[in-house]
Amino acid sequence: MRNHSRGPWLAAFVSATLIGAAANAANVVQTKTAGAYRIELNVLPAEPFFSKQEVADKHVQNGMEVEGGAAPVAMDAATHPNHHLVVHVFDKKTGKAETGAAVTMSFEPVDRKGKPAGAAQQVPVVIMQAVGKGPRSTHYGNNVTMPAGRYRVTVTVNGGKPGVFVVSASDASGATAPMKMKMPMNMKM
Ligand SMILES: [Cu+2]
Repeated sequence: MRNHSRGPWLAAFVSATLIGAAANAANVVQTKTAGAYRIELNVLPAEPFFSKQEVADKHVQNGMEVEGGAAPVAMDAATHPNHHLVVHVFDKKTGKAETGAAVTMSFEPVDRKGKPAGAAQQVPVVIMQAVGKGPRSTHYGNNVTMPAGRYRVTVTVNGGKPGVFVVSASDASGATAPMKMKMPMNMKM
């Protein structure tokens, strides 16, 4: 009776997925599907980075634990980073976090019509985890300097089809809003 195991497993998977989505909802700017992956883009306030050793030695509770990839941009870097621009990458079918993906990321300012309005900047992609949250919190990106404005963010995973996001970085605090807010048609502005 192999089929009997399928129902409960599926139900557990679905509820775990929903709980995960709810917990992260406040910080998720946009989600896109690209090839075999679901990519969640987050634009957060700049975050401190720590090595595994520092996390252990200094009993760090909050921040980013560096797992690999490019050099992290420190919060007090000369470039004055104001945002933590990162993506979580999940297997589209299983929902599992990708922990060893090759991710590229760039962002460029765009005007109101979505046309490029400045030079694209490549993000040196750090592979990191949230301190204490383990491999399933794996994400990719870095602290960046993103003055208030609209940006197109282009992400590739393992050389696949790019995921393209358009986001608004509202100010230095890191507060953001999705660009395509749905408003009722009859709303009075
Ligand atoms: Cu991070």
